Amino acid sequence: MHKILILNGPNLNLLGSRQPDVYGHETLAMLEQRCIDHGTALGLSVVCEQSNHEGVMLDLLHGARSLYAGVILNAGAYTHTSIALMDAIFSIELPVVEVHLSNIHAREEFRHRSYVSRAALGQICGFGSQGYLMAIDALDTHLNKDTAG
Ligand code: CA2
Repeated sequence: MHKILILNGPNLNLLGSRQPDVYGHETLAMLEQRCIDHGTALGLSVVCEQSNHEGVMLDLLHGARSLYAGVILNAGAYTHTSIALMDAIFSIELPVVEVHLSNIHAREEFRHRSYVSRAALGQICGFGSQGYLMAIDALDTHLNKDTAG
């Protein structure tokens, strides 16, 4: 059974409480449970983490190398600023699918650049929480392709 990590970054613990027009009404706990259920239906073990701290996110990514087959990452605003996160993604040599609730390309200019994208397998954005389920499907397909020989 493949084990995957879903890592959410800064401020995503506030989901459901503010800016529902941009980020929806669902809380992070609800979103995480949907991801766990979706993963279980596919035969995946899904572990969810969230941190508001860049260093903690780096540690979680480093640790992921020996624990998980792949990662789904919403790095929040660090997406647009963190070369350290990009370097960590390159270093762990795991497939990482980048997710954003909002369509970052349709928003302010400063959200258009993603350092995460340079190291990620691909990016899904603009589909709200559904994007996480799409990312699980994409990662599952990718992992099964790897093991199919
Ligand atoms: O669209 C996304 O998922 C983002 O990663 C969310 C980040 C933002 O900085 C990125 O540009 C795009 C912000 C997360 C803030 O989440 C909140 C949720 C509810 C209330 C306030 C903030």
